[in-house]
Amino acid sequence: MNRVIQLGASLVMAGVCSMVEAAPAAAHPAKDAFVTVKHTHFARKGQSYYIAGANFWYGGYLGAASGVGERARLLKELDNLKALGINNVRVLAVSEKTAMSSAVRPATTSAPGKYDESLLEGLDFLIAELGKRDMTIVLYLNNFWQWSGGMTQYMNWFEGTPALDPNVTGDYDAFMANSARFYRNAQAQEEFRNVIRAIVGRVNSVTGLAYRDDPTIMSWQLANEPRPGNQKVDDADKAVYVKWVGDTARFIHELDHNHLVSSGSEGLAGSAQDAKLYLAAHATPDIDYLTYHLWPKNWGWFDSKKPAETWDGALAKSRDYLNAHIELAKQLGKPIVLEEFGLDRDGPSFSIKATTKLRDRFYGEVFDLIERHAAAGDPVAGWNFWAWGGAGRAANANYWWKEGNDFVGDPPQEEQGLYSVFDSDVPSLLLIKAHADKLHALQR
Ligand code: IFL
Repeated sequence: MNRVIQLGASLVMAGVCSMVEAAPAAAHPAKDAFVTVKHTHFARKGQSYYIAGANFWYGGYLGAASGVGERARLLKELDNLKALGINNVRVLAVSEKTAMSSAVRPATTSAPGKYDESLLEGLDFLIAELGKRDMTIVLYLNNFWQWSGGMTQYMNWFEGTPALDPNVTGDYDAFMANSARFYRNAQAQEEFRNVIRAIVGRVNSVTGLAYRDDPTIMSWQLANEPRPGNQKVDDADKAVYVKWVGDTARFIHELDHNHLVSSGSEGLAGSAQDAKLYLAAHATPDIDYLTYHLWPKNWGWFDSKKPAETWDGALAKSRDYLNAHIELAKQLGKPIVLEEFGLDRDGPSFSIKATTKLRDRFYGEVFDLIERHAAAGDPVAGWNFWAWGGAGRAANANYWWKEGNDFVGDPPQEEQGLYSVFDSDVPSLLLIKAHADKLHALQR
């Protein structure tokens, strides 16, 4: 990686990626090529398997042959991620067309049962290219939040409730309550299962392999950050949510005997701060491992306008949050993946020119803590930072995405540059590479 220091900005990564050799995807995958759970750890190809991962929600979009697709960029992003030691990406599988203004366009599903084949072929292409690089993917099949349509859009289809964008109304509580009605709506559930059937059973147009038989896929994930509702949920709402997690996970396992299934939960922050609820939702044998997310700024622990005053408290709370979840994983005897964490750029600023000193410090603390637990044999299985912005760049002075602009790690519900790691963020790249290597070194 010394070459990374010598060279500048994006060229850096181009220099590194020339070292990456792509291998052809296996025609008949061996059984041990699938990621499995052995006691409280992942295993793959006869070894333990740690996730040094990135969130890359738009990977399938870049893979499309036309329209929003940018295959040359996608190949470069994957080469760069591979060169950083990233072995796993967490990606949006499907999106629902919606009137909500802060959602991505186009959507893979324009109406119930109507799929955009060219976008799904983009996902095929992404999976084929990941396979060549021996990387794995976690695919989420729905979204609690508005930026891909998600559960709120299902409610619009089947209950006719207006799809109100909380970025416009400012009412996130009402939005969450409406999103969570999805779990109770029989037609929405039927349609969601149709989507799951279509994706899990899909035959990849590039490799010819059915998704259910493809070891590049590590896990099916029920949704991005599913919650039982807002903070005011009652016991009945919680019970509905727990049942939905269990029933949906079982449904996927019945369709697919090869892959892991996970919830996509943030952990306690997405479980009304109720550890019993989180444990109940993840105790089912159909959920193979636990997930948790860490968002110190979003949760009001860190004020990036007052970093000196709020850093210590935010760090203490972050450590407590991580440790508490590792204890919960021990209780359930399952691996746990920190599949989202992030902090904004110094300033705070969305500009790619702003430094990322605080973010890097935060990432470093998170990586260190996970490595310590991993080295001690605790059930931690790794991390996915949020999120890879790569070569994407914000086009607009206010940093909001508009149709036709580059995709970056920040989805359209947030300013582009908020949490993205760009290919010019050299200190962040070096840090990620160093810690990915440390995690891989634990593989036995
Ligand atoms: O963009 C957000 C995304 O919806 C998510 N978690 C937090 C991210 C940053 O706010 O899943």
